[in-house]
Amino acid sequence: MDALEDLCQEASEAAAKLGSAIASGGYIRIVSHNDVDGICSGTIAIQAVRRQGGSAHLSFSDHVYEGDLASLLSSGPELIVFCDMGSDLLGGLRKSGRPYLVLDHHHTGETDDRLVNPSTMGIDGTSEVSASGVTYLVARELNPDNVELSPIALCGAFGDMQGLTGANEMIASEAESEGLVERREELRLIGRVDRPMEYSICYSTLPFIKGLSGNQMAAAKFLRDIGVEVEAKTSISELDDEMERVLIRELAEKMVREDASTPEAERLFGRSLRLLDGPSPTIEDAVDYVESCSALGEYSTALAYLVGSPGSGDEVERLRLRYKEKIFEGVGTFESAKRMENLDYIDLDGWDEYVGKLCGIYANAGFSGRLRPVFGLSKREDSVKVSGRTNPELVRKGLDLGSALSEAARTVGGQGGGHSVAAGAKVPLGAEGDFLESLDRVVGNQLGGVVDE
Ligand SMILES: [Mn+2]
Repeated sequence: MDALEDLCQEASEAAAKLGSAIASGGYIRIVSHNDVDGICSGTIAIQAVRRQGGSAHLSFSDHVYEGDLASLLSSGPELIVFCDMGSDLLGGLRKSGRPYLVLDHHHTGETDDRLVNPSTMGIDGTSEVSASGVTYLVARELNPDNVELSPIALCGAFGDMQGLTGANEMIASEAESEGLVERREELRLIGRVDRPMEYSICYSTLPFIKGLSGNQMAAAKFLRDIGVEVEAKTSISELDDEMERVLIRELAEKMVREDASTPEAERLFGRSLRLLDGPSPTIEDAVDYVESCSALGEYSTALAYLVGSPGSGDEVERLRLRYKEKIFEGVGTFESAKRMENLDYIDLDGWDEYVGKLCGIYANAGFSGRLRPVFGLSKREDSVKVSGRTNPELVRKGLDLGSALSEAARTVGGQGGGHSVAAGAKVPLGAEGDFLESLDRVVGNQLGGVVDE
């Protein structure tokens, strides 16, 4: 509990700095990451500034380098605020001599009195609090009315695959006592309250249900076969408890039969939140809509949706369907995946920002036969970008994609690294063949012969 109090204390000091910058009348420049957590953080930050009568400019970015700081600061903001990024920019920010705040949760060894980062006080920023949570704690210190932004903070946490522990649990309790959310344990598919069951199954990409996701006829047949007799428009929430249990069990069994990883199948059911006053009925819907906007670069639509602007619901639905079609089209490329002794790889030229997502589906939904990592390759001007994904089960058997990609990339003059389940590399154009040979050997060594046929 002490670490959490420290975090709230630092949030309160950051709020004081933000408050005086707003009071001085200048504008606040907010720069946030462009994923779900980043979009939620940026939304909380700009709403908090506006509520205090301040003016702010918000933009989203995949990454900000130290060299970008000069142009971000050139218009002379009263304060620059980084959300869900920036812990690696502190040196440059200090050098700039300009006032800044960094609200982040990525692990860092840095300390700075203008940084709020749970990892500096021993809190696990990967599982217990997101950047949206950190930004929310600052907003709430700035003005207690900002408690109404708590569902957006939880949306960011769920977007980063976090659960309701630590600071997230505290934020959920606040949201609950304000009547903004309600805890549930239920089938966590999108559209469970306001869409037909077929839609929920067909458009689910988290989890991705192999054989059903992206195939409306198969989804309809599946429902008939398992005896969940329904009107065409029945939603999951209209089923009685017994029927919902049948649906959960049958979907889980289907995923296991298709070789989905255990964590992927476990996403079907569990602790969730209903949004009682939110733009959508469930937190899964909110995360999915913001994710769709994020993938398509439609950040202002995501922001409008999160703050409940009229008409934004239809717009995000349109973007969701566009995003899902793109994912299903990408899954179609899996047929051309190539198999080496210890790994699979897919040629994903032109799929740029979808490569990691598609490889994640491949590795977890059962396309890899469960016991093989997958690597997506996409050509750039003079290099090949590589994304690797595997499931946690293979990590337990010794696989570490970060070190495997780093080692294999080095043998051809490239570089790579990352986490054990998700990592990337960049190798010189033309060296892909040698790189894959080397990677296949490294992966084989790490797994020590447990790879299946
Ligand atoms: Mn984040």
